[in-house]
Amino acid sequence: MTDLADAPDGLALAGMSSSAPLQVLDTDGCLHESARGIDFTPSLVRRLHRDMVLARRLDQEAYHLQRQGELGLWLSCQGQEAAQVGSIRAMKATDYVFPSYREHAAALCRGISPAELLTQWRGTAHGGWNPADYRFHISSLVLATQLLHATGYALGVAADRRRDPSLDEIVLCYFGDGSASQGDANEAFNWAAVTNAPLVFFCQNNQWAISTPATAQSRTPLHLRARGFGLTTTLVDGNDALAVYAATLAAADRVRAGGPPELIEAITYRLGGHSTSDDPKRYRDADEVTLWERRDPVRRVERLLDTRGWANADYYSALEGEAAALAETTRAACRALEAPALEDTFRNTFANETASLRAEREHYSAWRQSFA
Ligand SMILES: Cc1ncc(C[n+]2csc(CCOP(=O)(O)OP(=O)(O)O)c2C)c(N)n1
Ligand SMILES: [Mg+2]
Repeated sequence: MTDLADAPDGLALAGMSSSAPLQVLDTDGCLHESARGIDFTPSLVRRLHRDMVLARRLDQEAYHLQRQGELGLWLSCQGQEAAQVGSIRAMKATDYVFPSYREHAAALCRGISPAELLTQWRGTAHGGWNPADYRFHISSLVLATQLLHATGYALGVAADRRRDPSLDEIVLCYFGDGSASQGDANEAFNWAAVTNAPLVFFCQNNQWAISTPATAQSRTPLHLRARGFGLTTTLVDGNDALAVYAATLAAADRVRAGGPPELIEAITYRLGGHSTSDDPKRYRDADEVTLWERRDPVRRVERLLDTRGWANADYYSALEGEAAALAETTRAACRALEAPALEDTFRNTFANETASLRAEREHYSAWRQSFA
């Protein structure tokens, strides 16, 4: 492992004093063998790479679908694939995950389909999937609410584990650098720490909260601030899928064994705009983007695969075929999502439609029929 600050184009938390983030794969794609005792086998590295490539293709496709008017909005995760794939792949399938709204790569790894992923952004439902099916919650667009939800959920998990010690489920909660300024986030850190909730908080510090730079959010880097609440924290190079995997595995192991809740701050970069409604050229320099494009998490792993001979032309062309098929599925699935009937709003307000809601629905239907 190297200090990231030693890397040729050294990454630092601008304006903040902090230790160097954990790095296993340097920006040249050179693997440091002492990688926390983890055997990064060719198949493990290829798996992380494949996840990132597929996520990027889905993300690009969704972006284009928004531009074609098929989606109302899209929030790209381009540039953040290593942070998401490395962390989700270090968790067990039985662990429960609370995303923010940009965790498409993590969602894909959990088996959520393109149709389910795009539903909310096409506006055909409030959430695209049943969280219980994937142990992956629906998106939280109100910043930082999911940290409190995750803490409360983790306390329920702890109660289940006390009743049944064979359970080893823990909770993972994603959030952004800007969200860390919310009161809810800070309440959640404190609440999780005092109750020893079995929880890993995972901050993707992508440097920006829409147009506000992370440096304007806090005097103290989050991984240092969170220690004050009693969380065990790790700073990791979020564009290094292997380091994120190692850091998350280690944090999850400690939490699973009964240790205090953990916080991982992954330094990464939002390569695109905040959303398809945003023009980032208005508030950040092209040079900054170019710098981070050089740190592309997908290319970094490819350099390792290529220098070690762990991936050949057949591997890349098969993966390209898979990505093209995913893109095609994504386009077709998106266009097939139909808008719900407004009557469903009355039907779905409660598990069982009340008499007054039924009367309102019938009144609305009759009114609509009057135009036929
Ligand atoms: C409570 C609340 N305040 C403000 C907003 C508007 N808003 C949406 S995203 C965003 C920036 C969030 O930045 P960050 O947490 O860093 O996540 P990122 O978008 O970078 O992934 C803001 C201010 C909101 N959705 N919820
Ligand atoms: Mg951010």
